[in-house]
Amino acid sequence: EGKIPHWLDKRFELSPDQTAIQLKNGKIYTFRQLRADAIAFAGKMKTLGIQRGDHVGILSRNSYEMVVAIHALSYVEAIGVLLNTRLTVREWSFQLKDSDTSYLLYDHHFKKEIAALKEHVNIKAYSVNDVKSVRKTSIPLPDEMDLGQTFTIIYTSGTTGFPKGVQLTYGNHWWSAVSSALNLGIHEHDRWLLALPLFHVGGLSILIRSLAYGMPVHLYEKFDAEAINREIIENGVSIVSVVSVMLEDMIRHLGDQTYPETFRCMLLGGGPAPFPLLNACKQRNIPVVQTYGMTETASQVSTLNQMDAIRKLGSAGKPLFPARLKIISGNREANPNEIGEVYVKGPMVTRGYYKREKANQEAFEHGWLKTGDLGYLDDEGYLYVVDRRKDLIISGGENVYPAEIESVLKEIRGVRDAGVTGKKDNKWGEVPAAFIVKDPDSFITKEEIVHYCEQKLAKYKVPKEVFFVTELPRNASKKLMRRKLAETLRQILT
Ligand code: S0N
Ligand code: AMP
Ligand code: MG
Ligand code: MG
Ligand code: MG
Repeated sequence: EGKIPHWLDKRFELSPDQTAIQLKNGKIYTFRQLRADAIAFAGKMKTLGIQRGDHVGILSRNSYEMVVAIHALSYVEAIGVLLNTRLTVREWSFQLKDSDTSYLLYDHHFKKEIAALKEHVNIKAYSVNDVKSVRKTSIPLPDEMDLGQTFTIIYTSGTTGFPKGVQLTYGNHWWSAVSSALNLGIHEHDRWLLALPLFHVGGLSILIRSLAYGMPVHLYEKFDAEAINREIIENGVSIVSVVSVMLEDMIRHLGDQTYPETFRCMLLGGGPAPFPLLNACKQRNIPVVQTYGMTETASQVSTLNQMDAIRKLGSAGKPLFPARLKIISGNREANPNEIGEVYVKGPMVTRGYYKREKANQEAFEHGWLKTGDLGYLDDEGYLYVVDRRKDLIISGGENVYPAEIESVLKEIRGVRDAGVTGKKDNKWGEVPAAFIVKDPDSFITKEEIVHYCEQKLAKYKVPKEVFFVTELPRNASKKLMRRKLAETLRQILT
């Protein structure tokens, strides 16, 4: 798989005084500064005992310090386990144990949660500020990056209810950045706004593109529609990555203003793109570009070309240059316009889930990743994604798997059986709804059920509706038929 010069060293060599990161308050960090900070941070990590190959958790809101910590990992050659900040202590514990993570770096905001976390996992946890005040050990800088080596592990939920750690190598991230450029191009004055969380690959991938292209990133700690519109209108931001709920919010705040010519790409991904939203963009001349990708592909794997943006509205385009995509229906490749499962292959695709032999065997076939998503290619080879992978609910760009919620619901005293399905939601796209069969003698209330879930699950996974029923639709082998559940929900709601 080869080696390349260390990517931040190389970028420093090529354009040391170019802006790497610009914060909302206007503060600027050049690549020179970023590299120096990352190397210093790496030396401090070394003092704390972090070594090559160690798994290091990062639990942080977006910040310059988080960017520094991520790049520092590459100097120590440690592997970053990026944690979703919206999760609960229980969910983080699972991921940290599952990934054999021994160190955790966190932003001080999570101090209280870390104290609770330490009761569940044996981990050495340091706030980023703690690390700053540590003396640094000088470390030998790796002069090359081994593209075959793992850089990050990012968890993604699974149909079984247990999240799986997606291993992404330097090569996966590198090829992802190159592939994106071969489609969207690199413009001299590009500035990419990053308001997606850095713990998902949609946000993280922007950092790697920044290194590869020598491109400034406008880093946001938190999504802020008004401020982001201003960045586009006044501060020369040319590309923004968004999920649909963000874009809807931005359009609402835009009112009758328009984006300037300098703005060339609203990269929309992370879930289905609602047609009314795409049409609203078309009417307002917003250069929306739909992309299809996932954690397992280190972000985009198929993206609409800007030239086809209007003609192929609704499509996620063609697979990026080094990627391949095919649609499998039954045991054969589908005909044009025939729906089947989307398979992808390419150098940005993960080599597998961490320590999940069985899941890996099921997910890969002759080097192709079976995404579980349903879609078709039209006569010209453009991808249309028509349905999500099995049972997946996407709420505001966050994945929610029914099985994970069901297993928590079934822990509750008084709950005999539980089934979860997605309910359409005006704001979030879809939210989880639960069906509960109580024990015959139980007086448990919906409020108690929701309260229990709130202790164990991220807020976006907590059922927004709870219905008590006498039984759940199960087939002869006792398997829950979630499709039937979804039908029942539709009947209740109409
Ligand atoms: C949409 C976001 C920004 C909403 O968060 P916001 O407004 O900051 O909320 P808070 O103020 O924190 O909370 C307010 C209340 O809202 C609840 N809440 C927050 N988020 C959600 C949610 N998603 N679903 C349901 N509820 C939510 C809070 O709990 C709180 O509730 P109360 O008031 O009751 O306490 C935020 O959700 C967000 O950032 N979403 C996006 C996450 C994301 O990054 N998804 C993409 C993941 N996929 C990938 O990374 C692969 C695809 C990809 O790479 C990509 C994606 C997009 C664009 C490009 C690419 C690419 O390929 O390059
Ligand atoms: P994640 O791994 O959390 O990023 O989730 C990726 C999943 O989001 C994919 O497997 C799809 O189910 C869904 N998804 C991503 N992009 C699109 C798209 N353009 N259209 C429909 N679904 C999408
Ligand atoms: Mg996923
Ligand atoms: Mg908000
Ligand atoms: Mg998630």
